[in-house]
Amino acid sequence: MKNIAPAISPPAGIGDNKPVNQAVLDWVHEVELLAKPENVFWCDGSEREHHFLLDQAMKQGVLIKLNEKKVPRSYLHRSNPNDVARVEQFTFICTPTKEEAGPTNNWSEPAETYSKLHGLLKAAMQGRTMFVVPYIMGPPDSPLTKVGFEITDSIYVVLSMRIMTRMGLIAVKRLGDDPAAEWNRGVHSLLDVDPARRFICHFPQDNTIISVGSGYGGNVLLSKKCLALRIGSYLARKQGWMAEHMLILGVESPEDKKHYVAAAFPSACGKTNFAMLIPPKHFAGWKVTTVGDDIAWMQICDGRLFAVNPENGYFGVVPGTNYRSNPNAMKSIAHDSLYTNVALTDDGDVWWEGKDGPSPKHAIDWRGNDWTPDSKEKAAHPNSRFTAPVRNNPVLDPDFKKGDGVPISAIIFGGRRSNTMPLLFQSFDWKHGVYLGATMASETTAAATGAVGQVRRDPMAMLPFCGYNIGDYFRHWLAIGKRLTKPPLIFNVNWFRKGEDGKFLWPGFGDNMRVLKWIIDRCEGSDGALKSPIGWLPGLHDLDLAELEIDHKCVDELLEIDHEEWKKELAEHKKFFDSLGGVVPDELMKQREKVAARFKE
Ligand code: OXD
Ligand code: MN
Repeated sequence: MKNIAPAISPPAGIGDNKPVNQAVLDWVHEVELLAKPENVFWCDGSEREHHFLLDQAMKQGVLIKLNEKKVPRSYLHRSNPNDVARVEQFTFICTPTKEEAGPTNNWSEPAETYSKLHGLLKAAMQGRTMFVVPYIMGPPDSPLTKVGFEITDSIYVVLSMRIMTRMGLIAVKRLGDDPAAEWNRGVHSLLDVDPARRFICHFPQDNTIISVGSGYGGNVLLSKKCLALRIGSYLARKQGWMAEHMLILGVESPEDKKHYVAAAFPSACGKTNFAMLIPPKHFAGWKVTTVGDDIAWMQICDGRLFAVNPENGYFGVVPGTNYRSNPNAMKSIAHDSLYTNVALTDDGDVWWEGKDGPSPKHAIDWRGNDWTPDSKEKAAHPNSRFTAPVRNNPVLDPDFKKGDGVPISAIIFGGRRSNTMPLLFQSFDWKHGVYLGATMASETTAAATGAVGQVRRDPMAMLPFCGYNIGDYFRHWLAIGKRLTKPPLIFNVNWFRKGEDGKFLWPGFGDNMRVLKWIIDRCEGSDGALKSPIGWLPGLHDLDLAELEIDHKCVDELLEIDHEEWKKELAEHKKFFDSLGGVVPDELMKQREKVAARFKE
């Protein structure tokens, strides 16, 4: 399938919604002069525009309409096989000095980078339509909300931004006519989708993003990783708030007591599943609701942290999603969704490895080739994705749109670790919690190109997303803690610990409610915990394991702290901090020494 499509000519009344802000008009004009598109299409987010664009995308072979009965109003897109994940090696933070980008980012000098990118963008949109997509990130009445404009030559990007953000007139209105107002400039061009000409560049000081050569969501839906996290984290530090790679969920007890929890797990580690969790039967009366599944913007009010989800849709990993792992996600993607790089069945339905039911006898795989269960290739790409509106989620939290955000009682860090890390534990205080986040690690997944399954340190799950020096980011976390009079409690979880037989010890999915329950109990002041060198652990009787078929030996293993493994782990923490070249705050160095000392007590 193609993703580079020729220009489209809209009928009168579509594609001509110019904003009044002169700064936006001037910028669009500049990009137009450079990229020389056939025409400029100003999006307004209307239903009429939506239908026109869908129709064009199908005519141009960018989208395939799925079986209307099986997946109503939904479409399949196939990206270029060389373009299926985020490209961290071609992602740059372009600050005036290398120190500002810090040791964990690729840095590139702004003037040189602009010049290189402008060279690549020269006449790049010839014969194509240049779309201008106005959008807001955040609830319409939130003080945290930001305005962005994304220029793109991809109709797939426009249709995806329509799901992922609040797109159209709402942003034009919010920005108004003040030429000095804050807004993000985003330029995206597919160019010729050549990995050799693929760059995702951020200019935090200019609130600008330029992304070329890719059509993959994480690289080109500039609202998401680029604005909400990389530029967002830079603005957050400057303006005194937090932009984090975190899901946000609500937990309500049968007594109607409600807590909100934010959790940072690296990409493809089950944030969407956790955010949509259905408690097991034993927890009758408990309810989990979703505020967000990927990004949290948090501000301080009355000494507490309050979070909003800046997004309006879910861009999740498809393989492995099924009615056992995540029934609410299955319902969320059952209609009005875009699928990217999954298989197409002969009756126009979508299929992927791990979907419920038997595999089809024949399908067209994500590359567009014939596929049967005997094929050596996977039918769906391991990083195939769904794009679905939040309104589809049956457990969307009623306060999803609340401008001030929801109060956060607990923050959870977690990664994919086969060993060492127990199922869960709690930090002693905020500073110790920051240390847990800063030393987080996970086995890599298919969400980014590169080897899968290697342990890498991923502080606060922000390694690929922090838009400035990671040492300053740690300082920002410590500084926020000083301003909080009622800080959230901080926890660490690991659903992925394996036994000697190589099998997962914990069942995961809905049973993660048992872990959440202990966290909520702790937020409610329960003293059911045992002190250990790494933090507070639940005692065997503090975890509610009723009606769970699990061996007590497995539970012991899940909660075990192996001193030899931890010796190695602490050495790895030191190695990681040292590798950052002196930017780590002393406070975190001290925290490491404190953990090491507690092992000797
Ligand atoms: C994502 C990611 O797509 O983290 O959310 O890669
Ligand atoms: Mn993510």
